Amino acid sequence: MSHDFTPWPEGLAQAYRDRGYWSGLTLDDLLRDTARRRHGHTAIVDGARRWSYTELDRRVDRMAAAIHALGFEPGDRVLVQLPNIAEFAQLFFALQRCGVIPVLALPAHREFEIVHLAELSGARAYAIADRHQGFDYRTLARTLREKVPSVGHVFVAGDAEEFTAFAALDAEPVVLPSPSPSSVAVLLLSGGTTGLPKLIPRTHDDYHYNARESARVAGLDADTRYLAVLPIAHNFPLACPGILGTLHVGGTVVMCADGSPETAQELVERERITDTALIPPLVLLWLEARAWVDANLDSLRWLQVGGARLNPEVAARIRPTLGCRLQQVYGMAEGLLCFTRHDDTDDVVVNTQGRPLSPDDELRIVDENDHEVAPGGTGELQVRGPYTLRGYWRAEEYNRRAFTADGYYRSGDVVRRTPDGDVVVEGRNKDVVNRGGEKVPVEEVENLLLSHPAVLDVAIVGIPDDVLGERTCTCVLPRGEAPTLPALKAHLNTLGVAAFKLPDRLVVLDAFPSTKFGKVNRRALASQILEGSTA
Ligand code: OOB
Repeated sequence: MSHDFTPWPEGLAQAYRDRGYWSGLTLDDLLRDTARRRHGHTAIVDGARRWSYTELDRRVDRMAAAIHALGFEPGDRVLVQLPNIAEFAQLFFALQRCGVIPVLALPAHREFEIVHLAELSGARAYAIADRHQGFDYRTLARTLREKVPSVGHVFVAGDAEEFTAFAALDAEPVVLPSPSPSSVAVLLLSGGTTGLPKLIPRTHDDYHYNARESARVAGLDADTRYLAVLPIAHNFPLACPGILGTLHVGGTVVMCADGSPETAQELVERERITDTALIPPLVLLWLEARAWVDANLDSLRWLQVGGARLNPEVAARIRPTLGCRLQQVYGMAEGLLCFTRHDDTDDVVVNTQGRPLSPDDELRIVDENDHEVAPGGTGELQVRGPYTLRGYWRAEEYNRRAFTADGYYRSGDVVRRTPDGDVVVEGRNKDVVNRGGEKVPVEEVENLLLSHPAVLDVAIVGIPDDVLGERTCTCVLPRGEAPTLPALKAHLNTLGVAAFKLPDRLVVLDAFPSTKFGKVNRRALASQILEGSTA
């Protein structure tokens, strides 16, 4: 179904092939190629489990055969909601091997998001862990099966109860046809759109390049030992360079299933970790944890930080406190990645978000009329290139607003470039609150809050926060007696919303400031709250 996603124009696609960005390899080839070269070397470590490349490849073969035998066909979708465990990699590559498209949900998602993602993607199966961090995903699976009948199977890592255990997805390997490299390999979740969550189609060609080239710019090699701390359903730890980049170069991926700095730093010592990636609030926790966690971090060479603005003072503390070097990463699941380079000066590394990954990333900084600003000026970033999407999955109408006529993606980020071409992220003009890397889609949560009986109207704005960078403040015009913050949180919980989207703060008002078009003026509202006039 080619109209599910928007392909690149043929001329550009050919240029990307000619220049070697699109190699014609699939994500399954990525694993197979390394497995041939690095067979006995450890690919994945998860607690006491250590899988060599041969072992991983064999497990993938057997799982792919079992999924194929269940009747899954190339192009089918499977909704995957797994924590950072070895089975994530096994299933991910098994799906690639049968041409089935994983739809990557975050472990924090709940009924509201999961039902929507299953419906939007038309998923035929849902893959979960039995329990993780106190939550029983099998309960969610039962609800999903009731609400979305297309979900015919539930695969469970661990105790499957009435569902299919991962251990039972085991069959004699069969030869399966390879998908076309220009077809969709994975559907990532967007953090930054208006309305309901959107899915980002990433092709084999573009995502293979994304992982391969990120691994090169991050300096990964066969001695790399990468610690997966951030949830690996995120683009950053999955492929920038993350797990796919590490497996491409034949290194070792170590899974960290809980994000606490104690667990992670102890793993750095025990597994001699060389590289990892964090979001800014975790960097703060890692720095503070040095006071009480007595782990030897000598093996750590590079710390990648991205997802939200990294405060330059915090950036400057990384090397003295953790003993490793910093690489800033500014990226988006939609595609574009910028990295500071290993030979950049400290000034560039601390104060900028780096340069685009590809020579063919086309960046344009524009004013509110879509006119390019003068060099060095600040404006909204528009981008197109060999690994930036041309359209969201099944979102024809939305795509008309999210992309320009000539195929640039409107990022919603406000940036400028230094004379050397490094990008500095200055702000944002899209309706998202960036809670330290976790994106809260404002309109989606507002629409849910409108169904609360005591809410006449609602607007969510971001307010500055020392740890997270931003927190959500929910501003409400009450209907009758004003609602309380716990009541609004309880309401969202009943609707089954991920916990990171719950409001941090509530402000009750009589009216919202409005723009000249009669819409809520969020900027004015945020400054009103900051000035305390409505606290
Ligand atoms: C990453 O991806 P997403 O899709 O969760 O979020 C993208 C948005 C960007 O549009 C920008 O607003 C913000 O997150 N962002 C940053 C940033 N990195 C991302 N803002 C300031 N400084 C940074 N370094 O967050 C993501 C994907 C791949 C690699 C790294 C991050």
